[in-house]
Amino acid sequence: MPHTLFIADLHLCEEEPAITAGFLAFLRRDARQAEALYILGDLFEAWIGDDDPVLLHAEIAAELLALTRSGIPCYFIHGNRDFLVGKRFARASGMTLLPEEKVLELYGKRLLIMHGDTLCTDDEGYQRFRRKVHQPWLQTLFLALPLFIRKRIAANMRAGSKQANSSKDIAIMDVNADAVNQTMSRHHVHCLIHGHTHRPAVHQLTVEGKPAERLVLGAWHTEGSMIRVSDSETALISFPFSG
Ligand code: LP5
Ligand code: MN
Repeated sequence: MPHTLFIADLHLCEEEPAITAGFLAFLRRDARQAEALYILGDLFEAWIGDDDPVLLHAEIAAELLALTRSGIPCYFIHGNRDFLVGKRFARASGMTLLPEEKVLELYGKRLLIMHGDTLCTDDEGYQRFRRKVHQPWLQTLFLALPLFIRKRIAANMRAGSKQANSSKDIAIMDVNADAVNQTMSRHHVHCLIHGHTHRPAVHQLTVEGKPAERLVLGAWHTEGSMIRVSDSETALISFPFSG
């Protein structure tokens, strides 16, 4: 049956080869059966510029390009770890970069897709941080720095983030219900798919007086997580890396 796949939060890095292997298997198996693949951010653990010569990045680009060349389009929305993925990587991988929020019309359904970090409005520290690092001039400046300095800054940010997270209330790091409602109402959608929170679930809610659904993708730690949308279903599925 024709269907479209959504994934997020793989956090690929050279230190986690099992996740990379799981993703490559997914690209060669599941993704080939789909009509399109949408990656909703944090595909990579950290991204400090398309010019970072990491072997893993070239390998992933080549595999994605093989998928898109086989006729299956692949779309990407930036996450909070890889918001600097740019045109060069998009070209190398054949992926189309999408804006932060995108409404899709699929199989007669209207759905909104996004990374999910912007919905976590109770996390004021993060939202402040996000506003800063999303300033174009700061990004341009950062990308012009030598790679070893960028690496050091990113490592500092990761360490700062880990430290900040350890003292944050768990509830603060989840989405804010009003932010979800406002965002869905603004786009007049009754289905939302996002990642970021690493809390895979299907939530029922009411938007503009009608029943609605919010599907949250899981992170790829020890197994894969995807959402399959077709004519007949919108399903959250976890699956082993091999098999
Ligand atoms: O990522 P995760 O899961 O740890 O937590 C996120 C939020 N944190 C982030 C920060 C990223 O991890 C950092 C990624 C860096 C890679 C790219 C570098 C490119 C730099 C470009 C500059 C223009 O997103 C975390 C949320 C959590 O999700 C849940 O939603 O809470 O937010 C924070 O931790 C933010 C803190 O509250 C405040 C910021 C601490 C960062 C300290 C900066 C020190 C930098 C020093 C540089 C000289
Ligand atoms: Mn994220």
